[in-house]
Amino acid sequence: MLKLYDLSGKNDLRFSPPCWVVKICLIHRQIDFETEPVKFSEKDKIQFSNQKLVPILKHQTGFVCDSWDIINWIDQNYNNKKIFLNISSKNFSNFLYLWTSRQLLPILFKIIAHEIPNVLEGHDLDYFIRTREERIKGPITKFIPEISDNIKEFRKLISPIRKIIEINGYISGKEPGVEDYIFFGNFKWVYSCSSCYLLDECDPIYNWYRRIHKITNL
Ligand SMILES: N[C@@H](CCC(=O)N[C@@H](CS)C(=O)NCC(=O)O)C(=O)O
Repeated sequence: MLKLYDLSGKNDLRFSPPCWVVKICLIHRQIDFETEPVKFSEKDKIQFSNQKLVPILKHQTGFVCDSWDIINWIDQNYNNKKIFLNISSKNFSNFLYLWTSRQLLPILFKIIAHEIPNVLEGHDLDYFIRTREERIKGPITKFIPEISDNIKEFRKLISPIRKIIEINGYISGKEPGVEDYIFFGNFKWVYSCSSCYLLDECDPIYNWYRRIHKITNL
């Protein structure tokens, strides 16, 4: 069976956005898999992959790292359970993946950085604070004064997706698909780690998020 190495926090909370994207694609395509929880401080568990990040998908003959490469691997290896409907769907999904990882997640990080320690404990907590403070060259609390501006900016940035959801119901069209799942990872992360008011409850994206949750039985 496929094994997904999945980031795990306090009380086994699974909160990594790219791990969620892979899990929800597997659930959607009804592909059996199990997860192996990996804490920040458990790099020994993923040493076999010669790199330090999850998700990693272990399959019968090897493994694949990186959520985008994993999604492509699933698409290529399950002919009857394709992830991408066609080449346009693949290109748009690639855009959503790159937009998410390069622009959306960094803004969301600034909004929730000071709350992520609440879902960690022990060595994981120390590791997270040390590595992230090195990366942002300052304390994990440094973005707190900008939270409401960053929320405003985020809501504005995602307005094209809001329009697509208003028109179609889902980013993929009338039914949910991989495009929805890639975008979903952003919100699953925020709502797992933070109590911030990211979306208005009347925002169509908020309603979409709840529908994806329901459909996938999360
Ligand atoms: N581009 C990668 C990003 C992977 C990534 O950054 N994973 C984070 C969790 S969200 C991680 O494993 N962090 C471990 C660490 O910081 O030590 C993907 O899409 O899979």
